[in-house]
Amino acid sequence: MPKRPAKTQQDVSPKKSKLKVEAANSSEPQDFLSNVAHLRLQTAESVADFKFNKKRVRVISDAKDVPEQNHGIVYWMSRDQRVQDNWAMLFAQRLALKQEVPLHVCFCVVPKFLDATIRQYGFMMKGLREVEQELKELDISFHLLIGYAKDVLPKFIEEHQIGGLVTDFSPLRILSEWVQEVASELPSNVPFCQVDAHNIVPCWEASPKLEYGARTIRPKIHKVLSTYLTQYPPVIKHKHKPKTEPEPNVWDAAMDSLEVDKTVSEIDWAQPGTTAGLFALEDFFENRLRSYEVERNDPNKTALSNLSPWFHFGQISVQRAILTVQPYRRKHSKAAEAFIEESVIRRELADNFCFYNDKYDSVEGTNDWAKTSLQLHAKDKREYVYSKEQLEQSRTHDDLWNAAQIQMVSEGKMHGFLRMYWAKKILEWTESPEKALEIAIFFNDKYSIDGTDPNGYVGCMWSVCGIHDQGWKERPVFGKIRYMNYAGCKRKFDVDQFVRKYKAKKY
Ligand code: FAD
Ligand code: FO1
Repeated sequence: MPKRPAKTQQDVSPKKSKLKVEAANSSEPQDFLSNVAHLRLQTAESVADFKFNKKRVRVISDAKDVPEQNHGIVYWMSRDQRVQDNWAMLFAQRLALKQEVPLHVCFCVVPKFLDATIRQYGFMMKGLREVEQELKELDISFHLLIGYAKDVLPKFIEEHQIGGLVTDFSPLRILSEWVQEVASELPSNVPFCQVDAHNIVPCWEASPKLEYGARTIRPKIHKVLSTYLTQYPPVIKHKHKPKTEPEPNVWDAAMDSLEVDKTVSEIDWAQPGTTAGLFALEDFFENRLRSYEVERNDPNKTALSNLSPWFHFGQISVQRAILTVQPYRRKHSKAAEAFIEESVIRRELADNFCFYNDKYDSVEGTNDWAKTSLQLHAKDKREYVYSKEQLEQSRTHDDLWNAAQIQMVSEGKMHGFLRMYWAKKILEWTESPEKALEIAIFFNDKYSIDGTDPNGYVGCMWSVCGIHDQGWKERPVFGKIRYMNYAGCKRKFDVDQFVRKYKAKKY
């Protein structure tokens, strides 16, 4: 894996986790790559044995039972782009085996997704190629459908006489809309289920409401974590093949169908796909976890996991990461706790915010105290006001901000600590909080390989609008929103070293 710099974090330091799991018994770090390979060899008989926690599933349709006459089950893959370690895939396979019918996996490639560019699409499509290959070995067909789900999926379901549809879960508005659109186009006797395959504790089970912050969601998640943090059964070789060979997927046509910005370069420091993601996971636990606790806020250090690209596209599962970190907890206990805090608590908090707050990417969506305070200071004189173009081209007076922006634009990932500083400065240097939020989200979604993610909307909302935070000492422009400054960064890490590195990289 290429070397890259280190980590973030926002407000409070992590509390000691009370996590207990089956995997914690194992004394040595598991060889998860050979483990995953081993899973693929399991026989079909073993599938009926595993217990599936039904709380991971929501039924979206009025139809609850699969019709007797059917020729297959479909898993509509979207957020969780992997074969193994995927509860949605497992649920779909179980359904198909019970019905003794083929299992199909469909992915609908849309021409444009929010402000994502070829950078993110390139990573995603290469990962999907691996999904296709892995499914082929399991006798499960993979269908790359070109277009919006509402236009292509109901047709596929009718043509293949599909008896049940399963999809994964994302709290983003656009994905809920896709799900609703498909639900309204499905034959009325086909049940449609959604499985939260991204979170360890399903979003709707972690909390029934919008949480104030990490402080309030943390105990709720820890209380039920051991119930959900179980080992995954394998997705197995499927016994029931479709009667006809599926049409070969047209990857080039799918790429040609994209209507996205193709000027943003793809990244080379992270290889797409599950296998590369699992290697990155191993590399982190073996070589960097020890420094994660102390060095993750230093952008000059390589202490972060850098796993967000694979997590974002669901190419690896966070649950697998947490199962894998268990044996390391004895040796690097604080670092492991910190990693669990970020990847479980903070990440599930982000999903909670987007799921229960429709205005998750708008100033309107913040707390009343923050809204009032930002409004009160909306007309405050700004010392610097930059246009979107000046910001995009890293042309501010602040060399650290410029370097962070260059890191994001050139490498596709800004260090987590700097992400906070970067977004807060956009608030300071633009004409209004609304503009600041819009610009921060736009750049983040356009350039970050892990953009268009609940974590990104929540990160921008935390920085600019104070969500999941408290009010701080009032000051111009920011009002009571937490402030960060250059001098504070200088106290934390060698700013000049970071600036020197990225000045040289200016594109
Ligand atoms: P690690 O520290 O190694 O963390 C491991 C995993 O934990 C991450 O991959 C992520 O899934 C989760 N995580 C870590 N920090 C947070 C956090 N603060 N909130 C929620 N989950 C977290 N994260 C994204 O995944 N996509 C984004 O687009 C994104 N945009 C952000 C924008 C701003 C302005 C801010 C302040 C934060 C943003 N974050 C985003 C959250 C966080 O900075 C990144 O998750 C982290 O930097 C990813 O790097 P890593 O995997 O090396 O992190
Ligand atoms: N999901 C899809 O189902 N189809 C797509 O074509 C698609 C494109 C895409 C591009 C960039 C990106 O970052 C995400 C994309 N996603 C797509 C959605 C993604 O899988 C996630 O569900 C969301 O980003 C929410 O986390």
